[in-house]
Amino acid sequence: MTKWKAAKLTDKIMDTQSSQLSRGAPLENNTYTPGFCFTSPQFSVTNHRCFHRRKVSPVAPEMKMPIDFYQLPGSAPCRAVALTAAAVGVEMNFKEVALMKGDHLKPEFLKMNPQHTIPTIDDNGFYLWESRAIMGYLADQYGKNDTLYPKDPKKRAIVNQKLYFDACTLYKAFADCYYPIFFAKEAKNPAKVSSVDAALTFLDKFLEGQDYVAGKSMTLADLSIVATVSTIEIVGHDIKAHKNIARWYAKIKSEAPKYEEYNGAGVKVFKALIDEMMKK
Ligand SMILES: N[C@@H](CCC(=O)N[C@@H](CS)C(=O)NCC(=O)O)C(=O)O
Repeated sequence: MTKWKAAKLTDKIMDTQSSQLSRGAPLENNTYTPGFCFTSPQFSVTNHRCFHRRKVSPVAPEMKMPIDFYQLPGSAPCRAVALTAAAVGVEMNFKEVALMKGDHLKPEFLKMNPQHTIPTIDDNGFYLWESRAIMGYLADQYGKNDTLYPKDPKKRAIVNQKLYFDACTLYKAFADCYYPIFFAKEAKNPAKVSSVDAALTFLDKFLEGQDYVAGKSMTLADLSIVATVSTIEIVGHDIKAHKNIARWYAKIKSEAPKYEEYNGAGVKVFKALIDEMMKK
């Protein structure tokens, strides 16, 4: 048995807090010490869940593990998924994937996600990537109600519209403009800066007289777009001219559960990473 499998097995043991391990390999093969962060030599992900355990009965009715969430705190799409998990109230087992070391290109990861992107989740063998698809899944599968992702087709269409706007216009404009600067040392391209401003101007218009980007309450669209807007802001792009965005941004910061923990802190990690890249 690989150490990787051993870690998954140990997760299962710790979840059920039961000695009823009727499936899997015997415990003595397990090389993972519960309570310590685990890094497999084959696949160096860090297991952070040791510190907060789900309360389960000693004899669990089903052997269901929490969702494994492959991510990095600095990544905007990963932050959007983390915010969604917090808003939905679903426990996630955060596992860091060291992109710089190529963890995402290792066979164990490619088996789950051949596109080798984070965020990726493993919900008891159901593998899913693409942040906005994951967000929709978490809300549909684990949401206590449908406010984050309405079931009504028209309301849902508006949420989807703004999620696609984020993926295809706002975040895309940001990535097209700034990634070549950070990761390929290219000069700032004024036309690409204008595209970011144009996308922000659209967003500002959508928010005219509105508290949220899609409907009358906070939805997945707000969580996705706040991860993007905070990323655009942290790289020094001026967003202050957009008054509606500024008002909405302050509101989402105060209303989104665990905002600081999952997005505020994460966006600073992103900034530190790009500062480091720019020094090289
Ligand atoms: N559209 C995807 C973008 C995911 C993405 O590009 N993630 C980056 C990190 S922020 C990544 O995994 N890069 C590694 C790679 O593509 O090989 C989403 O929203 O999930």
